[in-house]
Amino acid sequence: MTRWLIRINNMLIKKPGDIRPSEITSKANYLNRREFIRAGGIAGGVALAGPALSAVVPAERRATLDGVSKSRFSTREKMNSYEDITTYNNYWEFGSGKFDPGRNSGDFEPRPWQITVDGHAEKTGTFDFDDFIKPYDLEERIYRLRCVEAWSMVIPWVGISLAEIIRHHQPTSKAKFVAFRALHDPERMPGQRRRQLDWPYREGLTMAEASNPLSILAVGLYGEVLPNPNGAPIRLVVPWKYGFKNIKGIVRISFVEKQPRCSWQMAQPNEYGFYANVNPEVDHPRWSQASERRIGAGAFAPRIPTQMFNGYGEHVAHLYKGIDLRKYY
Ligand SMILES: Nc1nc2c(c(=O)[nH]1)N[C@H]1C(S)=C(S)[C@@H](COP(=O)(O)O)O[C@H]1N2
Ligand SMILES: [Mo]
Repeated sequence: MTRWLIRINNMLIKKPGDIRPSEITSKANYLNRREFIRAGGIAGGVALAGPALSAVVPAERRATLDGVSKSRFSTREKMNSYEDITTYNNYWEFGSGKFDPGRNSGDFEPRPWQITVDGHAEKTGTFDFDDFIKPYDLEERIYRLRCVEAWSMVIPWVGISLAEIIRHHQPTSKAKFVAFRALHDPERMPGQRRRQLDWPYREGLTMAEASNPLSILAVGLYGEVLPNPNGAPIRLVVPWKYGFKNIKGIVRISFVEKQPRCSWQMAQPNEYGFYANVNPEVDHPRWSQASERRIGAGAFAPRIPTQMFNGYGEHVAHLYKGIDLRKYY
């Protein structure tokens, strides 16, 4: 039933052709309609429990996100604290130290924000963040994040299925990869005043990887708006790959034919590949990938054995059947 209502809702929002969604419905109308639908107006008096009909993410920091459903893909492991998750980060746009993003991103305003969708797809264009996310459901996905530097965390993301976003934009058969780019704005991102990476930060996935049910674009965590150090307002989360694939502050999504070049691969091609699947059997040239340190577990906590595909093999191993993961690292 929920699916069916989403369909209707999509139709209401996205009339075909010339009229922009923002012209059809003002924000206030839109919110009213959402409340109306939620209260069971369209469903003929049947109250709607569970998933929201559309994603709404306020600009205010730490604002609570409404209508977030739970995902069956969530791990039951102990979650890291909000403190750990927002103060120990990699986000080189705000500095290359682990505590830099938490310290240097406080003044960053992730609004106004626009996302450009281009390349081999039917529905391309530049969308305001609110319009971009509006057609989808918000889901909580508690995922392990395993960094290539051999630390890990368990994070309760709030996200949108990337497969649904892709379907919405109708890629053509020429689209073989999805390339992502982050914001390039040295005025607002102090780390970009140094040439440590070839800005903007960029990442990519194969179409099959991007369309896997585990892949999400996160817009929140701990039930709240995504904090700046974690990539506000929107970032990628692909839990079976090393942390660096999970690009933050996304402003461009491109459907491309050729494998895109990615930031870490460009910086150190012998250390970082395009695939970057978590793999305890293939070491990084400078350190072992066999185990990991769980952030927040304490200095004397035993290291955790790293799992193939970060423990998500049942959902993703089929994507790499017959592929030499030593070669395609
Ligand atoms: N734009 C951008 N995205 C980025 C990075 C970055 O430097 N810039 N660092 C990556 C790395 S190396 C990791 S481990 C994860 C960390 O995500 P978290 O801080 O939310 O745990 O973000 C990834 N996304
Ligand atoms: Mo990382």
